[in-house]
Amino acid sequence: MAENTEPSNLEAGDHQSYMEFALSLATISPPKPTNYRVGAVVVDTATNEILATGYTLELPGNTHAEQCCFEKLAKKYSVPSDRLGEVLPDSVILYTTVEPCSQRLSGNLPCVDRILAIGNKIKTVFAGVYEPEKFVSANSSKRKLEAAGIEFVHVAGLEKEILDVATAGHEKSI
Ligand code: HJL
Ligand code: ZN
Repeated sequence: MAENTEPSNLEAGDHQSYMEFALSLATISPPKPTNYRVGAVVVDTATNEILATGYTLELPGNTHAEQCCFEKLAKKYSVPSDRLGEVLPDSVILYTTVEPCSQRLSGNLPCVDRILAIGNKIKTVFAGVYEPEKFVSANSSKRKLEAAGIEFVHVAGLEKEILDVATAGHEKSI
């Protein structure tokens, strides 16, 4: 089960296991009716080291999982968030259970724009599901990432589990 996944056991390129680890992070996120519970992991492809993990609302404020990864990395490398691209290793990849947001109802900076601001250090974004059309419609992150030369890969197989965790705090319609 996802909860038992040991990050130290994860092999490079085992996208399914990284996604399960991201899902285990999502389960820690406090349920909230107005967003999704998401988990995210940033990996250095040269060393296969996990550079940062994040989950929705992990950091103070209305924080997204990917945003938490980037804020934690900025702190780790002692730079402001907008200079993260200068200090990250040359090739990193992002796993996120739900595709990065391209619009936020709160008006905060969408995670796809945070990724694009980091620039060409992020090579690939692996997403477990596309964003459901509940809060915003027509998520454009895949198109925007690909337009910027960042590969977008849908890691299939965990959709039900990811959506169950993501929507746990939502009112269920019968
Ligand atoms: C992703 C997250 C998260 C969302 N998506 N990829 N990671 N919470 O950690 C997307 C959803 C927004 C709503 C509400 N959720 O979160 O579209 O209040 O949560 O800014 O649009 O916006 P706020
Ligand atoms: Zn986001």
